Amino acid sequence: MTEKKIVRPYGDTTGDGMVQVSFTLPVPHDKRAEGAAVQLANKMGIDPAMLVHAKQMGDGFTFFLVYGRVNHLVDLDKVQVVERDFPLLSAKEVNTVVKQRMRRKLSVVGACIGTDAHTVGIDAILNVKGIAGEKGLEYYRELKVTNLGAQVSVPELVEAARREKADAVLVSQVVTQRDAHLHNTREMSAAFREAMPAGRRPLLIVGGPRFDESMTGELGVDRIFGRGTTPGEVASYLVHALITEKKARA
Ligand code: B12
Repeated sequence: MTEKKIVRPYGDTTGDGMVQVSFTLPVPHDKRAEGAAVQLANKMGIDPAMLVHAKQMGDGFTFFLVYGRVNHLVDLDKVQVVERDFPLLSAKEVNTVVKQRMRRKLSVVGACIGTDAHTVGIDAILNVKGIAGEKGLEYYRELKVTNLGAQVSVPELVEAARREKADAVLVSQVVTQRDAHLHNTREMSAAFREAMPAGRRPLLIVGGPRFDESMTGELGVDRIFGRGTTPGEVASYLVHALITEKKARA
């Protein structure tokens, strides 16, 4: 069977264009609020739009779920994503390459920076317990992991990276309110460039569920990891960027 290049959303029947969206409006729940939700959905190109759920969320706010048809088509040939461009290695392979080529442990420093206290993601990558049955980087014999935890300031992170002679710095940003994740990442990458000479700074990696993985250049980092990242992907990338490809770092 040939793969379809142009697709439409699927709701009740193939290609019927049905989608479901949710949003909150700053209005108390009444008939007018429900009409306002349908008007917004229409303006978003959902037509007809059916209100399937509305619930007051505290004083003066209402949450809505709207189901309806869009006429937009998706061209699969025009989809742009960041694909994995390095081989996925096992823990054993990672340890072997690090041991043979670096002849010392690869030092990794990780933290949640700014006011962000969501450590579950970075812990999943760094701590032995890992995630989804995969062990974290602490489990890798040839990696030395320093996990600084939550709410670490950028100067503290730079200092720790210097102290630990970090080959890579792993930063987690989960809160995206007012683009905090973007501001904090830019501040972090600028601080490393100011504190360390070109070619001597550690590999800078950020991760979190709401990053756009194509924004590396804009944010001044070497790699961005998003939702569902596994420790094995990160370890494999470290080997690729620091050893096998020896990525030049400005
Ligand atoms: C648990 C949780 C908390 C816990 C955090 C406990 C802890 N020690 O981490 C507590 C209760 C403390 C908390 C507090 C708050 N939270 Co909260 N929290 C969550 C929740 C429910 C789950 C997050 C989580 O643990 N996910 C599981 C991990 C494994 O997934 P992950 O973080 O995406 O990580 C994976 C990838 O993204 C990636 N990754 C992540 N980081 C990194 C880093 C690197 C280097 C790499 C390679 C990969 C990587 O790999 C990980 C594994 O696959 C989310 C909602 C949700 N369902 O996601 C809200 C959520 C993140 N919280 C939210 C908010 C608003 C808050 C508070 C501001 C609430 C308040 N008003 O007080 C505070 C802020 C506290 C602070 N100062 O940061 C919002 C954020 C909204 C936004 N737009 O930013 C969310 C989305 C809830 C919501 N829908 O409103 N929260």
